[in-house]
Amino acid sequence: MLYPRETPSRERKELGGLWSFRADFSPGRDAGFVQRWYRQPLRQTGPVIDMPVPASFNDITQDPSLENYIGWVWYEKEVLLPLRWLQDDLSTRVVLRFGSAHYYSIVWVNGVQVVEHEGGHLPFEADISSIVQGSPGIPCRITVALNNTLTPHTLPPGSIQYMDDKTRYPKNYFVQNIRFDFFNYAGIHRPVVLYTTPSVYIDDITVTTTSSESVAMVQYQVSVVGSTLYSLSLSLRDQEGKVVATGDGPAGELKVLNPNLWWPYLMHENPGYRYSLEVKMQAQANEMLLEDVYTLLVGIRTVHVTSMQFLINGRPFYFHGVNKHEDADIRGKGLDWPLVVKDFNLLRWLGANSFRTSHYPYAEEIMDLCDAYGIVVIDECPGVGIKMLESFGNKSLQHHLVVMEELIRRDKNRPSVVMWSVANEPASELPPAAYYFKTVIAHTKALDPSRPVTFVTDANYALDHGAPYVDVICVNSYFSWYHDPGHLEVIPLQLTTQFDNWYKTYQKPIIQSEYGADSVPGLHSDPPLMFSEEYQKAMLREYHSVFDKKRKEYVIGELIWNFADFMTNQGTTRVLGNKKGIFTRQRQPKSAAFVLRERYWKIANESSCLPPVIKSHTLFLK
Ligand code: BDP
Repeated sequence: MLYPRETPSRERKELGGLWSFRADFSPGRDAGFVQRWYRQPLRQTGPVIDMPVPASFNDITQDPSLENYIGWVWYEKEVLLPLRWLQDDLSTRVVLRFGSAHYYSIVWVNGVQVVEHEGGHLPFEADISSIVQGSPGIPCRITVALNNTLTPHTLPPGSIQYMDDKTRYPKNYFVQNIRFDFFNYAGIHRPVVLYTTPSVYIDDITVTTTSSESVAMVQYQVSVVGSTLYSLSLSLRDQEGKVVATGDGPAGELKVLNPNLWWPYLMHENPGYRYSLEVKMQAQANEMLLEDVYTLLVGIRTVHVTSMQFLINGRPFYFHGVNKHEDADIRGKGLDWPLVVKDFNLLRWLGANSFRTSHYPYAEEIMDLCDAYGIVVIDECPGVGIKMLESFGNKSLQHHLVVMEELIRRDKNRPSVVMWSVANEPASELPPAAYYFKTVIAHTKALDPSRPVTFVTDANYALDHGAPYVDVICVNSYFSWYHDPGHLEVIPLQLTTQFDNWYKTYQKPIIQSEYGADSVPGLHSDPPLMFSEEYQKAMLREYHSVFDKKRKEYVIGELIWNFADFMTNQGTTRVLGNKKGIFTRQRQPKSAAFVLRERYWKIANESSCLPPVIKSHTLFLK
């Protein structure tokens, strides 16, 4: 699915800002459907409030029942479209697109249902031309019904529990149970846009790249919708605007001599290099010549996995990075530019070269910056908290396959994405996990043979039924925290044993995909006690000494849990959320951030992965 960019043939209108909002508090949460709220302006159905888009709705008001609301909420926006979009000559297509809305969405335009979508982290869109083009000058009313209920078959899964004991709970009382550790924020989380294309248009572009030192090949495939009679021409430009290769037709190969490769941050003085691929389509339709133009940024790089290494452009790559969340005060999981840019500045300050999109796909705007800055990404789908036996059945499996299709369709052309992660900490010791992960991973590889696939495990190496199918072992462990709490001295032995066991069993490279300890900022204790800043630092140091031994062998990465503190459900082990961040939720460093910073810059400066010419470059001076 192409990101909606402005081009000479495409316009774009942002629909961010204030929308009307109403939560359906009726006992069955179904009044909106019974009374058909989409048929009229929402304000005429009952009281509405202003709701910012993009944002989660949970933390915006002072109403605790909205914070923990489960069920259908309704959003509405009225918008006037430019007259030129509405000419009735069938030459323009108007598309309504949501970057994401959590979790289940139904969308109407002027009372007509245009799209329905399951899943809270991936884009969806609808061609609304036929609805809006009949009535120029009339506002276009967009109504969205959104449901955040999770079931054993959603991704992530959850379940609703009704509390029937009338002596303990009010009538109709229910709670949502989840098996993952972040707040189930809901709302329209990413940009909503209207955009146009000609009625014959470039629907999709797929690019893969191969390269040697002196020549690279860019393989492309373009699909056009709306006509079979069209011509395509392509030109690839470097960053100076010079055309370096041209092509035509719906599939082919472009040859680039002396290519500028896409390199990760800290691996090259000019990381994140991208060419621009301009695709031009011309078609004859309705006695008109239609032209569509789309420009895709293309990074040329290769990825390979051996039994001990992860190679980017043929050179060993060591992941020294973080796990993140889309999470902030007030906004919840809503895309927020100041936060996004601050986070990238912090990542680069830290010397981090990578992150995992724990535990769901992040906004396209964030992924764009990873491509641009050379931040390497393990792109994870929302397969988190798959613990119930029924979540391994066919219904869940089929949905998981669809989610992987949507994710790959969205992110397949991104050079920053070097590996897909199909799940986090599923109950992979359950027997049905074998068929489940075999199928999901095979499907992912069939959709994208160019990238390795993994899932992140915390299961015992001898019992994990999914591990045989991954390319890289990603393992989470919390020695001295959830196990042997307070006993930092057990880390060296337990971590060494963990690595040895996994490697002996599979001979595949290993990433420590999570490790961490909570710390309450400002809480100090020496000797280090749990929850103090000193304990978090001491835990890091114990882990690091083992990483340093094992990275000479088959350990290919370390990703701290977590980049920043984040909100979770309330519980006796959470103090206003998870405090394993090395930054606070407001993005101020805790002491551990400085330990990690020193380490990451040291690793980056160190050599093994850096070409000699880069080592001395001033870029690496802090
Ligand atoms: C891991 C999970 C992560 C949690 C973390 C923790 O993958 O989502 O937030 O533990 O408990 O098991 O802090």
